[in-house]
Amino acid sequence: MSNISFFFRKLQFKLKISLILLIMNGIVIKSTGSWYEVKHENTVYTCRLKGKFRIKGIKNTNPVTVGDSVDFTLEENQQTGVIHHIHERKNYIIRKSVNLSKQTHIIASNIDQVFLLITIDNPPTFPGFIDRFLASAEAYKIPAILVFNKIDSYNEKTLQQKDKLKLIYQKIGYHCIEVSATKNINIDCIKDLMKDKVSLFAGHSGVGKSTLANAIDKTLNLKTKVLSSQYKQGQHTTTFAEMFSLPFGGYLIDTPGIKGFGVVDFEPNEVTDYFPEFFALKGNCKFNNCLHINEPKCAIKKAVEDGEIAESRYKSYSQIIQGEEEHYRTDNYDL
Ligand SMILES: Nc1nc2c(ncn2[C@@H]2O[C@H](COP(=O)(O)OP(=O)(O)OP(=O)(O)O)[C@@H](O)[C@H]2O)c(=O)[nH]1
Ligand SMILES: [Mg+2]
Ligand SMILES: [Zn+2]
Repeated sequence: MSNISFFFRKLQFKLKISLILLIMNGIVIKSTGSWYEVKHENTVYTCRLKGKFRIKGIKNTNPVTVGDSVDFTLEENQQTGVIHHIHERKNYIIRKSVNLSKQTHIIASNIDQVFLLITIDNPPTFPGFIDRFLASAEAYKIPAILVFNKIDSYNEKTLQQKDKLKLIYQKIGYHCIEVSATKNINIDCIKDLMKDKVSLFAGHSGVGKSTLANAIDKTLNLKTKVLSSQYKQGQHTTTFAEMFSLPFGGYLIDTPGIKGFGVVDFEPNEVTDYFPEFFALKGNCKFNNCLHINEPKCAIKKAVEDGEIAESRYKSYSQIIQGEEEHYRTDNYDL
């Protein structure tokens, strides 16, 4: 072999190696648990995890989640990749899995805001669920917006229930919006809020997350399904969280419906900070380490008695404090 051709073959080999090992950075836009779709510039690569991530003994059902910024290298075929590193998460929404209470599930990470979709009876959304979700968002200071969907379908009774619920959260300072995803009511208002931000849609199965996503971007064409007529429950139509880029700027993460929301890793003395209206009053309690359960001269209990703090909020708070292993599965108490 001449020196020149030897040189070129060597160069070719080196180039191939460096191409294979080129480390790229991308955002996880979909995760099925066994493979991940990672977007780098405008291309989406299907990636798997490098072996050691799996055996770290992490309690999470998903070590990598939608929204994660990851480093990956392409495999020889240049189509698929291997994830080597997850960059530190700015924030995330985590919950206890209902069926595997020792395991936790990260719904998504690195988000700018969450839209919690609520319906009154089709399916019902109960205060205990809303409060646990909001507290988990507060723990990372992720702004939460309450979206009361299906307002086209309410009767006199459900309208009243909706108003009562909405008033509780409006009073605390949460932004509440009434929409109809099917009748196109207030969709522009949601769009304005979503512009240039990463937004998560969450809520029970059947509340209309995917329908609302389709109303926001007509090209999405996400699968939606009617509620089961027998149980008035959603049918778990969306099975994996997925992030979509929006034509007007920003990203939307559609998620599968959640049954129960168990909070993860809250220290009892922190929980007050995750209930904004409690936090505002805690300085008035006699004891500065007051947990607002049995302590005398407690400003929070007084505010509940006076009707300043909603009883349903206090009930959710005390269940969290008292280590409510079971409560979040049956959090269907009335207002
Ligand atoms: N009347 C009415 N029905 C709606 C509205 N939004 C959604 N629906 C209906 O509610 C049903 C469930 O909607 P989906 O979008 O599949 O609900 P989802 O929250 O994505 O459910 P999962 O994917 O299972 O978590 C569908 O039959 C929708 O047509 C609304 O604003 N008004
Ligand atoms: Mg859906
Ligand atoms: Zn107190």
